[in-house]
Amino acid sequence: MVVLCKPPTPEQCSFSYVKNFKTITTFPPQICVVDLSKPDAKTLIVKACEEFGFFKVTNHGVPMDTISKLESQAINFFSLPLDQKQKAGPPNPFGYGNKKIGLNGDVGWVEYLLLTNDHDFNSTKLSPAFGHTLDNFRSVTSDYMCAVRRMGCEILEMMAEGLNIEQKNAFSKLLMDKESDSVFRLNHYPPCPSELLGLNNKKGENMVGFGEHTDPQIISLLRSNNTSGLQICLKDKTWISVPPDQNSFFVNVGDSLQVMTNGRFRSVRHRVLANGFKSRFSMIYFCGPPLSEKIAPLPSFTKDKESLYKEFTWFEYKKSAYATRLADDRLCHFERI
Ligand code: GA4
Repeated sequence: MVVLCKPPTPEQCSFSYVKNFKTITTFPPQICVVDLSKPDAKTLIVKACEEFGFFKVTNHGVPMDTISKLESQAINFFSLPLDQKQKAGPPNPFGYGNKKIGLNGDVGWVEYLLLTNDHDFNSTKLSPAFGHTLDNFRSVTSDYMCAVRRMGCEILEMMAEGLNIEQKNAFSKLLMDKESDSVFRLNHYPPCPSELLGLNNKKGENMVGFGEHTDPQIISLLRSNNTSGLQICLKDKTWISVPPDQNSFFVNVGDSLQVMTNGRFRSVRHRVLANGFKSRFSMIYFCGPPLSEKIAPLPSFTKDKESLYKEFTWFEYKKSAYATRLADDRLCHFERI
């Protein structure tokens, strides 16, 4: 008799695993911590963006109360039964997603809620999942996004000053624009079941929560609870774990800022590993320009270096990005040869 094994479901076989990374436990020596209230903040921001494309921010001005209110709403949402959460899916362009990331076969040990703007709350998509809590969720999300956007503008203005760009709002104006195409993401990385983690541990590998990638936007502003998982890739291609800090924000340089600075700033490759014991919650505000905005190196970066990139609109970039896999290099299509 021939016994046919049931083939694994796509979810069983397509998670990825990684090994070989360094873990740092203290912030210096490698990663910069920028205290926004200190006079040297702008210099440190520029150094961090050149070296890592990543830094941690303290004295950020986002009220702890605003953060906690949104965090507890997010925890409530992710604690709902799966079928109720799924009523708010699929996540295109906004809504609930589970394991599947993007449109081209990427998966991770993660569930999430993507929000694009306030109009998302007017559609009928979120109300079956949130019920009577939707208004409160809308209000705490809007307060959080306002406060984080304000911090983002402050950081982008310091950056412009640190780079001696005449127009102080060269970057921040894109975020202030009413048409700014920003995205907000709430992620929940549930504890990874022992069957999956047991297999990993034997091999010295770790299950991936959110696969390696660079962010497409200008900067991304991330806040997480105190569960580890985030890793960044250094210039020498080694991966390091970033110790979590629920009282600070982490800033990633995105592809658009790498282009606008003609490669002087690096868009940081990063990923999140799954944890066997604790849930990780993160909330990320991806600061994007308006869809019609032309993205190209600013004139001050092409005085003594040729432009590395062709000009493109944010719409063109986004369209091409959504056709890629998460780990792909999305900027190569826009490089001058
Ligand atoms: C990465 C950064 C943000 O999370 C995101 C992601 C987006 C998605 O989850 O829908 C993408 C990814 C991100 C880049 C390539 C495409 C699009 C998934 C994917 C495979 C919301 C974004 O803006 O780009």
